[in-house]
Amino acid sequence: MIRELILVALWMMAALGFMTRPCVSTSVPAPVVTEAQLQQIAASLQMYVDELPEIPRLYGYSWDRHGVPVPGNLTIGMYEKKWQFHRDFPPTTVFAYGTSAKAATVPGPIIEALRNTPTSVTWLNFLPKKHILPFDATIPTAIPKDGGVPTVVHLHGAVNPADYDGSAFAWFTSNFGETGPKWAHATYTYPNVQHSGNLWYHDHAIGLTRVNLLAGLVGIYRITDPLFDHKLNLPLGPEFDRHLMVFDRSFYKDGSLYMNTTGDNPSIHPQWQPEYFGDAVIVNGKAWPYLEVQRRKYRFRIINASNARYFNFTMSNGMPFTIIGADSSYLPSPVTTPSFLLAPSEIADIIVDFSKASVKEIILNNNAAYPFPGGNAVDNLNGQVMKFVVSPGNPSPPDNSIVPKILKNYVPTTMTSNITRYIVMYEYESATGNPTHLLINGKSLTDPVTETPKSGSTEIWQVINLTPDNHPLHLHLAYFQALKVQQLVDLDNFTSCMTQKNDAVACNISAHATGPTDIVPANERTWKNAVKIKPGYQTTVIVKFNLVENDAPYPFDATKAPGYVYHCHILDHEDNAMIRPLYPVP
Ligand SMILES: *[C@@H]1O[C@H](CO)[C@@H](O)[C@H](O)[C@H]1NC(C)=O
Ligand SMILES: *[C@@H]1O[C@H](CO)[C@@H](O)[C@H](O)[C@H]1NC(C)=O
Ligand SMILES: *[C@@H]1O[C@H](CO)[C@@H](O)[C@H](O)[C@H]1NC(C)=O
Ligand SMILES: *[C@@H]1O[C@H](CO)[C@@H](O)[C@H](O)[C@H]1NC(C)=O
Ligand SMILES: *[C@@H]1O[C@H](CO)[C@@H](O)[C@H](O)[C@H]1NC(C)=O
Ligand SMILES: *[C@@H]1O[C@H](CO)[C@@H](O)[C@H](O)[C@H]1NC(C)=O
Ligand SMILES: *[C@@H]1O[C@H](CO)[C@@H](O)[C@H](O)[C@H]1NC(C)=O
Ligand SMILES: [Cu+2]
Repeated sequence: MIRELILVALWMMAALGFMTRPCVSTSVPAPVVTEAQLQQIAASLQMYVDELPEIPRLYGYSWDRHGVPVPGNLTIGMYEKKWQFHRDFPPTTVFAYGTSAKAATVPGPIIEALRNTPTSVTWLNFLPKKHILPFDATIPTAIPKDGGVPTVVHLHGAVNPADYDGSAFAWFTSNFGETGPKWAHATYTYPNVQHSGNLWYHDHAIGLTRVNLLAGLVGIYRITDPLFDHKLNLPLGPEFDRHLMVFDRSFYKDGSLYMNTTGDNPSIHPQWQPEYFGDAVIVNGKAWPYLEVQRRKYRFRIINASNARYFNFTMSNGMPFTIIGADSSYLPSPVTTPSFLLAPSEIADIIVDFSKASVKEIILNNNAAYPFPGGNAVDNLNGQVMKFVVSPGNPSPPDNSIVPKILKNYVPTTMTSNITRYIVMYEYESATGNPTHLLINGKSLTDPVTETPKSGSTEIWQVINLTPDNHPLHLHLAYFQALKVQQLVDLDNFTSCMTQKNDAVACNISAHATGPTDIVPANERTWKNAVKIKPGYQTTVIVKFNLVENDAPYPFDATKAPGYVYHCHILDHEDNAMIRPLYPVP
């Protein structure tokens, strides 16, 4: 608690400009480099020469001899190692998850879990004393006294007891040398009680999430329900049902990961920048890979694990995507579209039918401006993602998969709710007009808890974005979806009132939330784990604090310490300090 107060005090002093020369914590002697040079380095990597890697799989369950599933125990470490992002590029020092230093990969192994069969994972930290990337001690950050890299794993999209959720304050360093104030267990037991779907695990240490993920601490987790998933008759098995984890990175010439060591407001935050954008697009740990495919249907579960980049995917031959799921849920029925937009942390579960391809080579492209939506246009580098090379001839084995017309219906969104909360996103700027920090409702993580939903309840969150950027809103524990996206009229008037009063009702929100509405795309109309919040709009979000499969209460006590959080999933925003506590009550 005292530590937290000190952190906040430090951060406030910094924000107020008391600390004119705060230390920048970096072990990297930062080579001077320009954006043009970074682009040149990325452009020197020939596209589509590395094959899309197979990500190793770990099974978080087993079967006994009667065919009954048995809970599984895994041990996964975090290691510093070298990773080859491209055939012609020097190996890069990364932080990677794996069962050993040798086995560790970027992204980490796919953890296969079975619905209703618990998976225990013992997470171990073997990372060195010094970070490989620069970070910023003037934002609320875990700073161990004796060095080391603080880490704590969060399973994104999971319905877990709070003490297995990976609280930002439950961090630990190598060999548990030091632990954060909320650290409780080395082993997390994931109950896997939710419906089947796509999750991912990543680091969540306070103030270090953006750098720890950038260093490589990301991995895939999937929950399968054989009784349901296999009956859909979608493409099955590791060859035809694949995960694509996409993120952007820039590199120095020697292969090391680039992160700017200088902040945009160095006198306030010596290192922190509002968004990280990389020049190379990495899929499953390789820059612009290719995948040979047969003339048949494939399932791709695409996770956007970028710090801040949005992707708007299209196929170079105009071929459509059939979207069957969003985040960790299926859609009610498939949606066929020539493009789809993915914010950081969002997941799209898609089917591509290559039997319909009339060309041999198809590029998966991206055309999302960065920052999204008002920023730079993509170029030849970040506008391309990967290549599919379609093999001639008939598929072998023959493709008997189908895309069913009806996928899955969870609890409907028509349920009434008694509680409405206003969640307002703010960005603050220095005198020179550069962002200094972002807050939700004018508060940060260590301010008193205000979101205390009843466990089992449904709430309406009116999420109001007063910043110029789109922000992906992520809640731990809950499932939620956007119902309505409505532009605010007289935005300047409303913003100026909110800046003074920070009270949406007192500032007459109902008179301002009257502009034109935007559609919620059909491919996002299911129970999600991240919802895009449009700038200058109020997004009405229905939030369920229960199991959305059947509206059942959580089969564990979700009201226990240390509680949960909700935050923006642009990691650079989350770290400074677009994150708030979420504490369910009985
Ligand atoms: C797996 O871990 C759980 C929880 O830590 C423990 O109770 C169980 O005995 C372990 N099972 C095996 C097979 O090691
Ligand atoms: C790093 O950030 C500083 C401060 O905003 C900026 O001047 C510089 O151009 C950035 N470097 C690169 C390579 O983008
Ligand atoms: C991934 O998310 C980042 C932001 O987190 C976003 O900028 C990027 O466009 C997304 N990419 C895809 C392919 O969804
Ligand atoms: C995504 O790309 C498609 C095709 O170019 C375009 O029609 C659509 O407007 C784009 N969506 C966004 C959100 O940029
Ligand atoms: C919420 O609304 C329902 C139906 O309108 C009502 O039965 C219930 O008592 C209300 N709960 C609270 C906490 O107000
Ligand atoms: C906003 O507009 C209302 C109605 O025109 C006015 O009364 C109020 O003073 C304005 N508030 C601000 C902060 O500009
Ligand atoms: C709030 O909006 C209503 C309806 O437009 C208007 O009558 C009222 O004057 C507004 N109040 C303020 C304080 O702006
Ligand atoms: Cu944000």
